[in-house]
Amino acid sequence: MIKILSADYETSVVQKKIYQEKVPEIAIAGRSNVGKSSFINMLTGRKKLARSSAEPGRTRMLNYFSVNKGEFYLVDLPGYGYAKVSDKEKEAWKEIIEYYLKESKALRHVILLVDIRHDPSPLDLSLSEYFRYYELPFTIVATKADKLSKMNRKGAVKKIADAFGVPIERTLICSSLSGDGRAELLALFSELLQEN
Ligand SMILES: Nc1nc2c(ncn2[C@@H]2O[C@H](COP(=O)(O)OP(=O)(O)OP(=O)(O)O)[C@@H](O)[C@H]2O)c(=O)[nH]1
Ligand SMILES: [Mg+2]
Repeated sequence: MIKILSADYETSVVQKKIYQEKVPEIAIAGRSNVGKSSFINMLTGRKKLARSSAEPGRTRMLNYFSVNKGEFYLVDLPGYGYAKVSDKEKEAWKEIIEYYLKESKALRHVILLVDIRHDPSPLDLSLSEYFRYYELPFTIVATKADKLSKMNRKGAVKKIADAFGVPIERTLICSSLSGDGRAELLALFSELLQEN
């Protein structure tokens, strides 16, 4: 089982440019405000790691975080679906993200975060279609689980898994607030990183 001993901000990518090819990358995708940065902070145990590089104006960037001094990178993708962003900006985001997903040689897996309380949005679903089209392995993670009682979580996740057409056994639950699901996520990461 992987242990996260350190995590450091590495770099931000703003253009259609591939940063590197050697170190395996796990990308975190999801709509704006779903909890991507909090997820990275929870996994790495560094409360302000991702937030510190997420100030306004950097939202179109891919932010790289190096885990265990280069064992792998977590890549915080810009959030989509934010209503206050112009169409031009949305298009620019889409191009940068799609370029990254399609061209990155080091990308091993995408974590697609969704809010456990909501049905996936059309943008969430179209992103999962994109992953399938380019044969990119991905895992759906339902976050903010602390917002639902334990009793209601299973049903909510079943609905989400069905909407994406993925098996419920492969859909994870987590809470960045409580740390629920962290062990399962680290187990998944261990598996992913061993596949190299
Ligand atoms: N209750 C609860 N709140 C959460 C959780 N994860 C994130 N949040 C809250 O949701 C809000 C958005 O979290 P962020 O981590 O900034 O979301 P993001 O996806 O990085 O947002 P963008 O960078 O704008 O795309 C913050 O107020 C967080 O505190 C969670 O698991 N439980
Ligand atoms: Mg963020």
